[in-house]
Amino acid sequence: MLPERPDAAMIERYREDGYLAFASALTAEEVAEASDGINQLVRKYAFNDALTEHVGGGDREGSYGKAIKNGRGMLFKSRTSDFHFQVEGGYEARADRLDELADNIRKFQSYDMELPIYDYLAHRHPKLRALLGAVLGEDYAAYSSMALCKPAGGGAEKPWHQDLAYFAVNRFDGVAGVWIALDRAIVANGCMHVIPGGHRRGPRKHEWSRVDCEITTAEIDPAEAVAIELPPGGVLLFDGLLPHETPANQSPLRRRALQFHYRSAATQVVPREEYQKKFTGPEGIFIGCDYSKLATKE
Ligand SMILES: O=C(O)CCC(=O)C(=O)O
Repeated sequence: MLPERPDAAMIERYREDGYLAFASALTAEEVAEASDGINQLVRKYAFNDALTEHVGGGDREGSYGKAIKNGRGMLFKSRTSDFHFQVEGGYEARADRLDELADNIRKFQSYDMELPIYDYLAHRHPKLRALLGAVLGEDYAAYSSMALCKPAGGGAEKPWHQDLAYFAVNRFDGVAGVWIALDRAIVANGCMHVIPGGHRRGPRKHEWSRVDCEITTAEIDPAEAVAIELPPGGVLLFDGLLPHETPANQSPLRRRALQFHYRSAATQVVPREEYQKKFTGPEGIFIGCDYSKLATKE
């Protein structure tokens, strides 16, 4: 159960393991409202030319999706905010099937201010605020909102990675993610897997595979992985350096989750060049996700 205030032992466990999981954190009402929000936003934005730009699937010239499986689905971009969402690769989005489309979303991004429930969960939920304040300091700030939803029977995997291999910040000891299950998340439908304590080894080498930007296989021992199964409303708090992955969803059970990231006051967003000089391996070379390499990958 997510407490009103985490105690010192909990925080020590977070520092040691790099994560804390709470099976019971959100109320059933919060889960229902947050889940319905996905359908609401899809109904509002998808194929609404006044509000939304539609960017085709991954077969378009020079696209991210052409090189990377996880970039393949059609993208819907709000014309008035940073909000955008992408359908699962291979799913054909249709204007006359919006509820079906909502069940086939792969990714929501920058959605925290699109509905009051997301604003509340991301920024004002008292227990989540207390938890984040305890691990990042009371003056922590929001960094991003991103959610991966895994449609039943084919939601793609998100391979092993550290979130800080993607995020351009000036230091790596003050970023945390909150991952909230909206559906029951189990191994069969692609729940989170983590390497306990794996954040303490610091940055690991990532490279672009055909699927996504991921930690090189030599740097991960799958035997160390732990599956974090959670009921709807369960929450995982995890360190920005914690290696984690979610397998593909081959099951008939949809698996949607919200995710918000935060940074401590001392952790500043910096230009990518500056960050790349810090997220380095022993040779001093950048080992995070290098988008310039993606452009040449065919
Ligand atoms: O929710 C998921 O499937 C994985 C989320 C994740 O690891 C990420 O977005 O970095």
